[in-house]
Amino acid sequence: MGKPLSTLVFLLLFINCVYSWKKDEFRNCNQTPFCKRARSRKPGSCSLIAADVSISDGDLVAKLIPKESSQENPAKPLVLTISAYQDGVMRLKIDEDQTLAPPRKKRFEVPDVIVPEFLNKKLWLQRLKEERIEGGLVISSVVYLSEGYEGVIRHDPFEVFVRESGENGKKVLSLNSNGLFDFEQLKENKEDNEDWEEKFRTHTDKRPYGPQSISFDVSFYDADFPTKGPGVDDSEPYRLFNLDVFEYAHDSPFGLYGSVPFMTSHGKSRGSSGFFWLNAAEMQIDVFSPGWNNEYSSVLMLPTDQKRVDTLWMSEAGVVDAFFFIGPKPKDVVRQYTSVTGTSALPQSFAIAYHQCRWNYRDEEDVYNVDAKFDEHDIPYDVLWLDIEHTDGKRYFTWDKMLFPNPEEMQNKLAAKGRRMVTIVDPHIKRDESYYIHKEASEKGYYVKDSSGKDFDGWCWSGSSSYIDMVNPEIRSWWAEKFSYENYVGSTPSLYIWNDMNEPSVFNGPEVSMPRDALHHGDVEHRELHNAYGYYFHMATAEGLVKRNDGKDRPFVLSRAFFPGSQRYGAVWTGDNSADWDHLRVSVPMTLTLGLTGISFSGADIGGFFGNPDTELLVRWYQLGAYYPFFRGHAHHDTKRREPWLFGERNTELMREAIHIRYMLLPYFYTLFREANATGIPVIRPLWMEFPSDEKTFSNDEAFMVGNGLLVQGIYTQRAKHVSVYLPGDESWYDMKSGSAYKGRAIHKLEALEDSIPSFQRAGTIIPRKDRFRRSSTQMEYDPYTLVIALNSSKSAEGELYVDDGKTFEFQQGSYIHRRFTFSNGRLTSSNAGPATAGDHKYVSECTVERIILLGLSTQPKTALIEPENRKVDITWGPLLLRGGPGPSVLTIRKPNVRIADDWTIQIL
Ligand code: NBV
Repeated sequence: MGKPLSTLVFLLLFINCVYSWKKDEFRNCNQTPFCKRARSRKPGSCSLIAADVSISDGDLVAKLIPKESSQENPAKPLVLTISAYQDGVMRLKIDEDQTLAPPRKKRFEVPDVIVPEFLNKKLWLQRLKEERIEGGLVISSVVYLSEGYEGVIRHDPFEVFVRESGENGKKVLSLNSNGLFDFEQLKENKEDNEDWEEKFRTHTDKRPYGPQSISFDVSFYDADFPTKGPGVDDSEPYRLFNLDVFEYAHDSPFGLYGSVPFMTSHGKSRGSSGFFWLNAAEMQIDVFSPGWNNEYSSVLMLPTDQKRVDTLWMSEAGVVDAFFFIGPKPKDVVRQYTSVTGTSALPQSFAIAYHQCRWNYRDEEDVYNVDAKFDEHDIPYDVLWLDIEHTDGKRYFTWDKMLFPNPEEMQNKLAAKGRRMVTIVDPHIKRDESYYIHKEASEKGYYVKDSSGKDFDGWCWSGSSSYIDMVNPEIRSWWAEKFSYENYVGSTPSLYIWNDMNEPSVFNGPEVSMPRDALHHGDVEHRELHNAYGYYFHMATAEGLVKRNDGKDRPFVLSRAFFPGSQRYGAVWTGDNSADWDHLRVSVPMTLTLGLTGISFSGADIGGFFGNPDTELLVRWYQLGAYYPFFRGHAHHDTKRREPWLFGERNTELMREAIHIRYMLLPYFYTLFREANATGIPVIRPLWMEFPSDEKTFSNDEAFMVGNGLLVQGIYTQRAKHVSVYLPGDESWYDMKSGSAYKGRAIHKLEALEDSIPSFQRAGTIIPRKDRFRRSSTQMEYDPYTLVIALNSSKSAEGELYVDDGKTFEFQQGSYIHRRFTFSNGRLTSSNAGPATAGDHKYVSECTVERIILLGLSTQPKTALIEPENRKVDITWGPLLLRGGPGPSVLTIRKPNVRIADDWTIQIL
């Protein structure tokens, strides 16, 4: 464990090179002209100053003009707007001045990401205070932002920052402190000798509007240095460009399937802050090492009394639409970010159970066999997936009639056991006149166009293909209709959807994607919205699933590509990983990072997509994956079959046990998914989110928290004999299987057990479980609960349970049960944590608590008294019921049989 004082967390995926990745197919920064230009600029080279600073319509507005503009070379000002929003969010917009001679084109601003509720939180700025610093040389205009914080614009040179209130208030975040801001305005015509075309390998990008990139520096204060993920090389910037990278490696800053241009910093002294740039064009981000700008310190006015991490943000197009989040706690930053882009949708309860996938389950017989084997081997699972081969020639929404002659019957048979199916629907549409989707899309003009205005034609699984232009709401609505039971022949209510290849992946396109000069609805160039393409596809598909049941049921759609806001439409996964230990290891920072960007519902392919995991790796992967928010086994078609019963009885037992742990914890996971839905706080969390002042947690991304109550440590090496676990905080931790107590704020070297990875319950928490063994989550609906109470040093604990119908949107009308459990002075109390009256929509449940386990009790009570019934129940002492070896005796209250919907107390006597 290192000793960083703070951590920057990068909200993109760690990826890149090694063996099979074909690096040459992709551009590096030097081969990307806007990136190269931005990187070659010198600190202090921005000559813009802020002029005409005033308040207008509740915003601070200003013009940015070059300090030296002459009559021959008149200034073409930029317009800057600063707005403040409730709960600590400042927004900064910078664009070309639309009131001047209308530019040839309006630069693209990404619609449909900011949630409408956010806009209602706008604070009406009224007063602007001017302030002179640096001996009166420098003027700043200051606005109130929120309790204790101000937004400031320094005029000359221009700089925007958030600081703690007061002239000498410490800075939190700033933009252009290093003077690297640059905004390439659209020009009417090419200048002499200017060549706007760009070539990469065999592709030419026409660039009819010329260079239009934007770059600027952002500084995070009281943050020391960033974590870069295992072995990440820093010669390249972090690249945010949605790409289908074949056999990606685990340790590089290169772009992958999804992009979220959001960065958060954390330091011990102040806490966390965040910065988000809403922009869907290619982006590259540099994180500078300390001292990178030393030689320019005389031209820059940087505070010397504060630690700082400087970063450089570069985008190919768009506008500046940036959000500053003041924190100061890590959870505040996520809350602030998700107040802008929305919180995670609440999944149906089946979707958070185990999914079994493979490219491909060949035919109906294969499906029935796999399904039956799960039962034969007593392994619970909820969803069986069908990959591209189930279709008729990769025409999505169709079935291969030979292999799947009776799809409805197949789905219904699985549904009778409480199981669902998922089919894949990709965005490339086969250009085949006899295919109804293609026929309609081409007739209606619904495809993305190439630069000459014809339907873009690219190569993908279905051969020559075109791509639906999902940016247009009318087209999304048309697409959504395709999921009606009538239109999607062979689909039933138990069928859900998987969107793959939506970066979009185009086999013969530049960097395996769509040319940047392709055209979308409203003449938007693909370069301007590339990173949002998959987001719109995901959105339209999710809308389709909502529509097919008249808005009643929650959708389930898994998407490979993502963008800010994807959390509102479903789950994502980390794509085509490989069956090796490094990929197992990196799956944790990848899913944690996604959670920090509000995308809570994510996971990695269990076992690794490419290659054959050896048995030990597969078992360890199940043991870890059981705690991913999205839990799915998946494999490439060239790999050997790897269903959990194929590796001998002992290994079947180990995988069964891992999956069973997840099923036991489903009530806890569901409660956490609801928390993510209500607040944005992710289901799994880096340790520093729960322990923000414990420095030892800052660089630890091998362990993670599930909610605030469980700490999980993966085992990432073969034949590990021991595993070291750092348990943070001052309280104790209880081994989830044995109940043994471990001290907090200490590293424990534990024996690496074959049958589980280390997991600990934090003292002071109560975790709800359902311990009965069933075949699917559906069959657990009416099962009774177990409550596990882990006492802290003051012999108290608290926890929550959230339950609803697990299926519909009724919970949005208050139809749910939300309980708070508190234990203190030997008494467990269950009280309502939901709305006082739920009215007509009240969700009813007869479920009871069948067992209460108390960890950390030093006395030996004899009985328990339930109030208000005034009923006594038995208590017993003995080892924990979970298989897994000896442990201390713990107290179990047997069969209290209190209803979870009721208020009650249980006093131990
Ligand atoms: O549809 C086939 C696969 C799929 O199984 C995988 O999960 C996706 O990430 N798909 C990619 C296309 C082929 C990858 C080699």
